[in-house]
Amino acid sequence: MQVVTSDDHLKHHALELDSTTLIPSWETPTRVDSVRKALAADHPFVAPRTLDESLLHSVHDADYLSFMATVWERWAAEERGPAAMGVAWPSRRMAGNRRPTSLRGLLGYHGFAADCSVVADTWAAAKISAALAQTAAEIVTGGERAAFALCRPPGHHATRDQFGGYCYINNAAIAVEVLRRAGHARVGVLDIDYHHGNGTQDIFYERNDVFMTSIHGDPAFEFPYFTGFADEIGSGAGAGFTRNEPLPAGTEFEPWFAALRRCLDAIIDAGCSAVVVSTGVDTFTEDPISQFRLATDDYPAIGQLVASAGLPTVFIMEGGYAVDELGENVAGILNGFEEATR
Ligand code: OKP
Ligand code: ZN
Repeated sequence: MQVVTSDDHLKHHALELDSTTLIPSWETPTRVDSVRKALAADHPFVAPRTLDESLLHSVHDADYLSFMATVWERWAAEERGPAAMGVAWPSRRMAGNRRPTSLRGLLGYHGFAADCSVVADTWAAAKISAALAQTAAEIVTGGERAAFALCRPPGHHATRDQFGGYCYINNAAIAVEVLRRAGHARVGVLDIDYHHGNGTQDIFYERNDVFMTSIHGDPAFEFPYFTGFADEIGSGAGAGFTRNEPLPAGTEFEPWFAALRRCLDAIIDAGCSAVVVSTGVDTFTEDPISQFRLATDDYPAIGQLVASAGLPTVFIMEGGYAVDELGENVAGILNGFEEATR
């Protein structure tokens, strides 16, 4: 399977608030090395094509995009310090829909979590990451059965107008748009990252041309805490086109896999003609920030099941923080998929 990858992520390494200390983000540049190492022998690496900026505008609001393009310059001029981040976010019983003018206000308005900051090269890296997703989707619309975008930074937490959860541009949504523009009338999203894909859900919540599914740590205890409950099913035209599978801490492979079957069945039943897999492997038992118990040996079965749907498939890298095993776990999914399609 073609793996779309680039070195342009390297200079992006944000800081995150851990308890009361700013630490280097768990979302590290070394993650890409781990995945490349595990894929190099069996899969060709290809470079990204030029980003089609109109895709960014299909997925994100114009005021968000213009803010993100200039936030680091403004931060460096007005505040200095190693990373730009908010201190206050619109919250319950605040109207929250008026856009402030100051840099501090805008960082809160266009962000939702203190685990995520902007550094000098963040926006450049995020745009390349989006280009990786676009390219992988174009490889699939070009006739390949599947492709993998080794995206970094990840994307599934980024909403139409907010960064957070290590995400700035929603790469999975970019891939969906490429598939939609190429004529796929309805696209499924299978978000298997340990965390709820709140950004992807937000972007497609009122649409019936995208069927969004996510399996994740129950937001009652896990980040992003406020979305991903089973009763979030879409609204308006999109009612019934979102499916959430929140699961308890300590979930083992068997119940997790049963949830995966339900999500894939729902995508098939909805008549989707292509699928985007938000491929997080922070479901791994040794993941340092997550609480499911999948084993390295479990990942090939995931790829096999996804392949059994028979659909054109775009895999997008999301989370996974056990860096030493990250590559092997991703390779398990992709190799399982390929073995089942051979
Ligand atoms: C991004 B992706 C840990 C803080 C965790 C949230 C995790 C974001 C995960 N001390 N911050 O979905 O893997
Ligand atoms: Zn995650």
